[in-house]
Amino acid sequence: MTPSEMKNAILHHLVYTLGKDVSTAHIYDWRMALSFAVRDQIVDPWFGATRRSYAGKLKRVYYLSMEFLIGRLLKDAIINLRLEDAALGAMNDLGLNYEQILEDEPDAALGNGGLGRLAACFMESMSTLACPAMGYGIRYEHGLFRQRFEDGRQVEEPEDWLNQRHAWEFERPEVAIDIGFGGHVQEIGKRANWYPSEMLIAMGHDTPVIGWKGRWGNTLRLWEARPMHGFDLQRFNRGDYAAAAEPEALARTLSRVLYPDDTTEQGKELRLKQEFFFTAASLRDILRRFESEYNDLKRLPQKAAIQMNDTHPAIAGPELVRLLHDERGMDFEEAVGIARNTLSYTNHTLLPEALERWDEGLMGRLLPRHLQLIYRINELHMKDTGSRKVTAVEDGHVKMGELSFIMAHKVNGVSALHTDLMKKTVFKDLHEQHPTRIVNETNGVTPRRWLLSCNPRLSSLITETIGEGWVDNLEQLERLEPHIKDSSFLERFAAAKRANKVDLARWFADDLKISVDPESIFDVQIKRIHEYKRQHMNLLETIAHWLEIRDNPNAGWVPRVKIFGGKAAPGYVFAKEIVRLTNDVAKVLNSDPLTSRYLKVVYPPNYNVSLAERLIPAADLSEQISTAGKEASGTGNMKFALNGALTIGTLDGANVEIRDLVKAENFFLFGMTAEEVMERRKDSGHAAEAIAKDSRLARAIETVRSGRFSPEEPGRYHGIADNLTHHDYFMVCSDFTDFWRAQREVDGAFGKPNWTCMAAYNTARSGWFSSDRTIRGYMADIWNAAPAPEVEDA
Ligand code: 26Y
Repeated sequence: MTPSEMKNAILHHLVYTLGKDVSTAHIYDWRMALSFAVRDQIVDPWFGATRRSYAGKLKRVYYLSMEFLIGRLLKDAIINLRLEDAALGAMNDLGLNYEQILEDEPDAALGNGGLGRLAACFMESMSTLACPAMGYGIRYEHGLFRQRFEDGRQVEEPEDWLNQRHAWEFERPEVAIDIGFGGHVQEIGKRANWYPSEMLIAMGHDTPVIGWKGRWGNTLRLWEARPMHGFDLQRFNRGDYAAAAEPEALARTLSRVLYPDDTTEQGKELRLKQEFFFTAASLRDILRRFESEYNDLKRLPQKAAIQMNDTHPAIAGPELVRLLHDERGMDFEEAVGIARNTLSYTNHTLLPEALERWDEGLMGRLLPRHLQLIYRINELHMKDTGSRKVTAVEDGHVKMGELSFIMAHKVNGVSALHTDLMKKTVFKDLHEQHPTRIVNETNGVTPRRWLLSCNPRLSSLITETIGEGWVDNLEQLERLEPHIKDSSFLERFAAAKRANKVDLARWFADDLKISVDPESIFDVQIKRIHEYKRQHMNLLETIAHWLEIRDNPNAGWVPRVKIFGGKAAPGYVFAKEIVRLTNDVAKVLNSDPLTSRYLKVVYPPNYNVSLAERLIPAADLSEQISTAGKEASGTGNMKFALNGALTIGTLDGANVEIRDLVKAENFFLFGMTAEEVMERRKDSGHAAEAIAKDSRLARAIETVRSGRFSPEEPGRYHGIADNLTHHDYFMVCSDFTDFWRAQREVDGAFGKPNWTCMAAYNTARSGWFSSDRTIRGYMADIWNAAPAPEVEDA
C-alpha cells in the first residue's frame, strides 16, 4: 500500500464510517479512521486463514484464558502488515502527528500481569506460525483499574476502555449461547438432565489477531454477558424504572469487571460464575464447530486441543464430560477419556494462596451437576490409579489444580525450575501416579512487540547488521556475536540505548516533572507489587545507598535512577504500603540537595503494557529479585535481556535459563537458591540474625521505622519494619547483604566499555525466549498440532 492509497482509505473512513469532516475531526476520529483503514487490510488474510483451516480439516488449538492483556493494537497491526511507511506517509501528508495518533489508543487491559500478557504473546505467535487457533476469554467492560497516587497512596479508578468504540472487534450477535446457573438435577440412570434456575446469554465479539507479514490470522473471541430477557416493559410502564432495568443489570454484571487480583483466592461467587460463563460458552462453541465438520465425537482429540490457562477455566473438565455424557449420551468413562485427551493445563504458580479452591456448598448451589460429576471423576481416578486418597476434593473444597491435573493429558510448568518444583511439591503424588504428564514449556515473548515495535533504534541496528530474518526467527540474533568485537557496532549499540534513555528522560520531565540525567544507570523494576517480588528489598537497598552517599557526598558516586512501576491488588494491604513507601522515599530522596545528583527514584503511576514498551528499551539494569522458588517464570526478565539490559537477579523462574544462555559473566547473580531458602526458613531467627550481621541493613530498616519518610505520621511504616524484623517470610533480610554486593558490582561495571559488550551479549543470546519457540513446544509436546501448510509471505 502506498502512502497516498492509505491517505484515501483514511479519508474514506473518516467521512463514511465516522461521519466526520476533515475540518471538524478530532484526534480520536483520525485514530479511528486510521484503525479502520488498517483493519481493512487484515480482513482478507484473516478470512483466508479461516477458509484454509476448514478446507484442510486442520487441527485447531483453543486457548482458554480469563485474561488477555493485549494493550494497544494499532501499531501492532501496522507493523505486522508492514504498513509503517504507508501510515507514516499518510499521516505526514495529512499534517498529523503519527506518534500522537498511536498514543491516543487506550490499552486493552484485560488482564492483571504475566499470565494475561503471556496469553497475548501466544495469540500473536500462533498467528505468526500459522497455527490454526482461537483464543477465548471475557470481554470485560472494565479492564484492570487505573492507578493514581494521592499523597503517595494508591487510588484505584475504574478503567473504561469501552467508553470509546473499539475499532478492532466485530460483534457476533448470531454467536449467542445460553448459559445456566443453579437449579436442580434430574437423574436418569447414570446420566442426568440439569435444569438451571438462572439463564443468561454469552455473546461473542471477535478480534482478528494478525501474524508477522500478515501470513495468517486467528481470532480472539471474547464473551459478553447479556440478559436472556430484555428489560421489563410492564414494570417500566408502571413507572418502576429501576426494577425494569434490574434483570439486565444483573446479567451484565458477569462481564463487568476483571478481578483485580493476581494473588489471593477470591472466595467470590461472581468469579466462579465468570469462570463457568466463559468456559461453558467456549466449549459449546467448540463442539458446535466440531460437529459441523465431523460426525464422530471420538475424533475430538484429533481435531481440537483445548488449553486451560491456569485453573481459571478448570470447570472445562466436568463441563466437557457433561456435554458428552449427559447431553450426547456417551459412556461416562469414554467421555472422561475424550475430554482428557482434548484438554491440557498450564500451571503458573506454586504459591498456596493463589491456587484456586471452591467451597463445595457454593459449587453445589451454582453448578449442581458439575459437582456430582467431579465426585465421579475423582472416583474414577482413584479406581484407575489404585489410590485411596480423594484428590480433587478436600475439607469441603474442590481443588481446581488437582481437578485440572486429573482432567488433562499434559500439565505444564512455565520454566525449568518451576516445572521441577511442581513435580516435587504441589503435584508430587499426582506426578508419581502419572510420571509423563508434567512437561516444561518455558515462557517466551513476542519479538514483534517487544523488540521490533518498542525499540526501533535497536531493531534497525540489528537488521542492518544481520538482516531481517530475526523477526520471526529470533535465534538468528546469535549472528550478532561476531560483531560484538567491532567497535563501531558497539558504539551504535550504545548510542541506541542512550537515545532511548534521553527519550525517557524527556518524558519523565514533561509528564512527571522529574529531571533525571541520562548518564545515570537506569535501574528498573516493573511488575505487580507483591511481597515475593521484593520491591521492598530494592527500596531498602536504595535507602542504604542514599545514607551512604549522605555520609560522604563527594566520593564520586555512580549516578542511578531507580525506576519502579506496578499496581497493588486493591485488597492487598502490605503491597499498598510498599507503594506508599516507594512514593515517600522518592519524595525525600529527590529533594535532597546532597544526594539527588547521584540517586533519584521515579515511580510513574498506572504501569501497563504501553508503559512497559516505553521503559524497557531505556533500561540498563533489570531487577528480577524474587525469593528463589516463588516466581514461576517471569516474562519481563526476557524483554529486558532482549533489549540489552543486564539482569540483577536470583536463581528463580526463567532467570536461571536466562543466565545459562547469556552466560554467568553477563548477569549479576545474588541470593539464596530455592533449596537454601527452604532450609533457612527452618531457622526461626533468620531475619534477626541477618540484621545483626549487616549494619547497612539495620540502619535502612531503622530509618524506615523512624518516620524519616513520613514525618507527618512517624509510625506509618512500623508494619513494614516489624514484618522485616520478625517474620520476613520472603527472606529480604537474609538476601540483602548479597544483593548489596551485587549492586556495587553493577556500579563498578557501569560506564566501562565492557558494559556495552555485556548488554550486546544479552541481546544476542536471548533469541530462545521468543514465544514462537514456546508455541512450537506446545504444538509438538502438548497439542500435537501442525502449522497450516504452504504459507507464503503476503
Ligand atoms: C485466582 C485468581 C485471583 C488469580 C488471578 C490471576 C490467580 C493468579 C493470577 C495471575 C497469575 C500470574 O500472572 N502468574 C504469572 O504468570 C506468568 C506467566 O506464566 C509468570 O511468568 C509469572 O511468574 C507468574 O507469576
